[in-house]
Amino acid sequence: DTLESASGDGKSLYGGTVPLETTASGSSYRLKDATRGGTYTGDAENKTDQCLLTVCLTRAPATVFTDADNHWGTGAAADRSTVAVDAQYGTDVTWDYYKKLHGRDGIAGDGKGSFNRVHYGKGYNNAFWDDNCFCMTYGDGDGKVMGPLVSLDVAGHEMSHGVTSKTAALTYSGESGGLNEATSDIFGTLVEFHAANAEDRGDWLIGEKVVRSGLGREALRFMDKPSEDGKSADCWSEGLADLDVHYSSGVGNHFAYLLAEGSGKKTLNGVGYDSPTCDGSTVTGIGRAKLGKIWYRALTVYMTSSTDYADARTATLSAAKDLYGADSTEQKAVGAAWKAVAVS
Ligand code: ASN
Ligand code: ZN
Ligand code: CA
Repeated sequence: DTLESASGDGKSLYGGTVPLETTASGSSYRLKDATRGGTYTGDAENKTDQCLLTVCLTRAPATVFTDADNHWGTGAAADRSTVAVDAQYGTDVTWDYYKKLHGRDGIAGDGKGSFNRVHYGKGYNNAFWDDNCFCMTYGDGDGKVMGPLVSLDVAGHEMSHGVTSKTAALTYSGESGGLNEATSDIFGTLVEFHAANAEDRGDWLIGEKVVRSGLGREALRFMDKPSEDGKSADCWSEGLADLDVHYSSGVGNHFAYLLAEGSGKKTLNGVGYDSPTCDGSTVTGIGRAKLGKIWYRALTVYMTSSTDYADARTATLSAAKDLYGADSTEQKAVGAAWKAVAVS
């Protein structure tokens, strides 16, 4: 077969009709993108990995999706290709975000693509990045608590775990674990905004497309006011390190929201926010682009595996100084936003 790149499109579950760069192979097409490091999406055929920690006896397959006319999916989950469209598109948008905004070539920064597996397990309410396979795995959800987990913010969140692991390698427990999770929520959100997709618009919620009525709330996490989920911390306090990393991330998520958007009330893309500060101060935001620059530089230059919240403050102040100068508006805003979440 001669393989060549071909431009197609797909009807996704959450993002409408999206462009897809695929591979022509004989008389059909494969869902594999040579323009983004060979990233592809395969069907896990509802199987699961059988692993003890990182040692896997068997792994679910990743049977590459194929299509006859390069118009993929139907927009309905009943077609197995539909969520594959979302997953591949999520990888594309994440790749493009890191490339265009941070000059990073792929998750590892080496130009190599990752791959996605969709339809993992049965009714599986999760998605995860795995450094060992350098791959993304998406469940279909049980339909009650969650639907398929293939939204842009979840894709950006999970793949950013790969970026963190190749850079600061923040240990996934205690405060460094909370910062690892916050990093994924921050970049997952910036990826979602970057996509500027009319159907899956940017917001400061995580998983708003994925949740179903059984969960009992509008999103998995709320970055403007993390405690909205009933578990996450808005403010740093002694003992934060004892929380699950998905809840101690609240302090970092709250910092990020405040730094970008500022405290108080705001409406963006039709979603209302009301972000309180922990000390009653007022924070003026410097925008999402500068948040992304500062956090990315802090993550890739200053943070290490043992960085805690106090260290993250120092790391982001150093990054802001490098990027915008000592005592710049931006560096002062970083200090004000950390103070507002009780990190000093
Ligand atoms: N979806 C989860 C996450 O990325 C998987 C996990 O618990 N690591 O945080
Ligand atoms: Zn995560
Ligand atoms: Ca979101």
